[in-house]
Amino acid sequence: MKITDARLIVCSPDRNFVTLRIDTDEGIYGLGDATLNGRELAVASYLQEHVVPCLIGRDASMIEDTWQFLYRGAYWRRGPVTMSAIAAVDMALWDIKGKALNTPVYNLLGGASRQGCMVYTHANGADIAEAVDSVQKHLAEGYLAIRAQAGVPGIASSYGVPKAGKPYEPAERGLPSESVWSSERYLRFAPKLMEAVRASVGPDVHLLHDVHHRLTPIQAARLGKELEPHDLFWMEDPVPAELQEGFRTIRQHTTTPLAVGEVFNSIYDAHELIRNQWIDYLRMTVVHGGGITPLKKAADFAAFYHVKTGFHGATDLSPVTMAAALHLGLAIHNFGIQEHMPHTALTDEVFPHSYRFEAGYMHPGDAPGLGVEIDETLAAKYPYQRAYLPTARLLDGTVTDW
Ligand code: EZ4
Ligand code: CO
Repeated sequence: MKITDARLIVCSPDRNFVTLRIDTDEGIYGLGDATLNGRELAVASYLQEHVVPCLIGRDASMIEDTWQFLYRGAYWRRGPVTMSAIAAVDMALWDIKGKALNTPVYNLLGGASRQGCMVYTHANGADIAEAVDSVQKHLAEGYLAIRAQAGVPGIASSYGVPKAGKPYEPAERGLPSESVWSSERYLRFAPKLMEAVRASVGPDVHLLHDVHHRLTPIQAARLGKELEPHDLFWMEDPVPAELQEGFRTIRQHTTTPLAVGEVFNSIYDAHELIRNQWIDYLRMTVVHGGGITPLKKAADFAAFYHVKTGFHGATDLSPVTMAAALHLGLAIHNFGIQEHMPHTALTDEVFPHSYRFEAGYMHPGDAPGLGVEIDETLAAKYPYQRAYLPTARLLDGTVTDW
């Protein structure tokens, strides 16, 4: 089966998405997600100018060979732009293989290891009372695991807090906004938030919290200790993780489980974290981590070190990535949990899909391949709009991690 065409569909049904469609001489096509929040056109151009010309005429069944060709063959390795582009090709080829063999992708990855993938969703509010309400609302929807965030007193626009009445979506159209950050104020507040949420839900609900890379290791160690009585499922991204050794200090001081990896794009971003058992959950994504092929290998490597998966699943990952994550999560033995930040109704309309949510779990469905389509006519009505993630400064004006 030869690749005859590959093209990009860039659209913005409430937010930007970059999708790759690969066609074959047997009439079977596949879809891959190439969305990199705030840097979408860099990946689209990488694919269009440098990858698509090399795909035409290749054997669509050779997934591993194509991955190695794109990774090693470019000489310039890694980085989010490169790896998101390779991921899109990889996802599309797994989609094609599933359709060609008339089976869902999870069957090609070893078959289902469980009935469904437990997911967690986001609860948030301007203050603790609103966050507690939001947690209760999501419990009523059937979620068994919930991430809680709330506005920090004295900080104007805290991470994870929506604009009045709208679902939380960090990317904003136009140029990057600036928010203010104080780790001191946050450290005084976060334990109170999680204490109130735990008191409201009782012992059985899994609670998570995202620090979003904002603390130093010793600050994160202190927070982890203070959160221990509230029994978190995990504390996410406590520090920026370029320095993997940063986690050693945190680990020495707290038994709160640690999750990291949503910005990683290679197993080499995480191998020390895994090998030293400094983390409990690996949050790499199929799209930014280079595709299903390397994520399966990363998950298998993590399994040998007691590390489970907790793949990133925010709205800036398209439904194609959500499907890929669910197929992989259903198949691997060391699946931990899957993030589920539901897309808007319009996004779901542009990307009809077979995955479904039921009673706290998601299932990828049994459609052949990944089980996601794209309505190109509808997508064309919503052209790309420049958008960025916010930036952040400390109270004295110093640029800090958002
Ligand atoms: O800020 O996906 O855990 N989820 C997150 C997300 C990220 C966005 C960045 O594009 O941290 O909300
Ligand atoms: Co996060």
